[in-house]
Amino acid sequence: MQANLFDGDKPLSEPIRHLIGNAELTEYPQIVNSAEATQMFETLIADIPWRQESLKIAGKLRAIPRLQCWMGDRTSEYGYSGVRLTPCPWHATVKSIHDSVAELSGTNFNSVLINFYRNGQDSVAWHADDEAELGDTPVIASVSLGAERIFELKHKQQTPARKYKLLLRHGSLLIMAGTMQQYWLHRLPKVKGLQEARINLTFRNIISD
Ligand SMILES: O=C(O)CCC(=O)C(=O)O
Ligand SMILES: [Mn+2]
Repeated sequence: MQANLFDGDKPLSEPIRHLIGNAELTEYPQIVNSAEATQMFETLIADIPWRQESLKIAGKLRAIPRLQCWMGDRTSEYGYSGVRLTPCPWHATVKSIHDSVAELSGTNFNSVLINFYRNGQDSVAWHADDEAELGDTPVIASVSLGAERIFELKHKQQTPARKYKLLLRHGSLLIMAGTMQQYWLHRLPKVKGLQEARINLTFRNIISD
């Protein structure tokens, strides 16, 4: 079993609270140093059983623009947009990241959706993580490794829609909580010409009854 990343020490950066209204959004720009983050990134690229999922859009099956792995406790089966994901067992590096973010966020997560953006053409479209099995006010802890990418938020109700942007850095943690998923959409837009890859791990707690 790998030790907790901090072993009781503080993370490398203090939290930044983004005051955007109707949501709790806390960023730790660096929870591990760059060399450790690079080591994790390389381990995960090599070890994770990446899958290409497809979605039915307008009657046609289309490959989603990123690779994924759903990982977690055996009870944490998860579904979105008609896709059912059965978790693969915890990988030691992912478990150690889990233990650190659980400590920082004061939340235990039973699963994690891991996304692999191979380059700037991979992305995730506007959505909220508002599936019923996450509960009304889920805490979602999002760890970024690899290429820095812009994360965009758009308010669901205000017109003109309020927008907010954040840079998700190598080795950073973003905690989304409170009513964030009820009031805001988020996306990771494509970036022209970007060749570098990025991994994102969103730790979640699936409530099963
Ligand atoms: O890659 C990211 O930063 C966001 C991923 C995301 O929103 C998701 O998997 O639900
Ligand atoms: Mn999301």
